[in-house]
Amino acid sequence: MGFYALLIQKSQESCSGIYQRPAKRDFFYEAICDFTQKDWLPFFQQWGIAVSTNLAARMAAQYPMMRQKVWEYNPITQTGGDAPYYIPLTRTGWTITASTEETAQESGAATNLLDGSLTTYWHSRWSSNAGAPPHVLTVDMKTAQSILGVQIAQRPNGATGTSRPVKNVRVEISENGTTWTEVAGSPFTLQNAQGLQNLVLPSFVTARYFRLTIPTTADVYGGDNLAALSEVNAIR
Ligand SMILES: [Ca+2]
Repeated sequence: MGFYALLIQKSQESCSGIYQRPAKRDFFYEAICDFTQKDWLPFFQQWGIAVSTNLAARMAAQYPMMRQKVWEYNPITQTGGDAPYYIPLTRTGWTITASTEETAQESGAATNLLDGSLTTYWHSRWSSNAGAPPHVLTVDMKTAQSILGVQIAQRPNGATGTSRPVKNVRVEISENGTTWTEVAGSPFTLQNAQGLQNLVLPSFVTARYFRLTIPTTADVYGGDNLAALSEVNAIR
């Protein structure tokens, strides 16, 4: 039986009393997850179709995530949709600290890394006491999270450029903010390009904190002491 036939059958059997749109959306979400044995939350998020938090948590626990960008598939050319997709975490309540940040001569505070805007950025301190790397950014997610990596964006400059772009970054995780473990694959090399970049781990890890270290001057493009980034998040 194909998916649409199953959907119709199941809705007739168990869904005849449904009249509220949220319930219909949840029904469709759960049905496609059950049919494919995958969690289709990314698809619904990309289409702007809200589903209930409780159901999303249940599907996430029950099925592996639908990782392909199926919403990019073009049925006319029968191409696209193959790229992997990762969900950025919701950063509400998160805090971040930096070993260095410029707040005297520009708005380069590390908190700009958590605001969802690619145009606001963290900048290492330069107005006085400009230090050389290592530069360290420590994120507190407030509760233990199961994550599959880190998402970072360089500070953009103009239409396509970057400013003080970071080349290599060490990624460590911690349960208590004191004892740190470097993740598999670290250090990661970032692209010198605009937009969000995913640093993907080979498997999920659980941690409350993660920190990024730019170890040396050679780990900044151009061999600069100064560095900047515009966004930091974790992904799952
Ligand atoms: Ca930002």
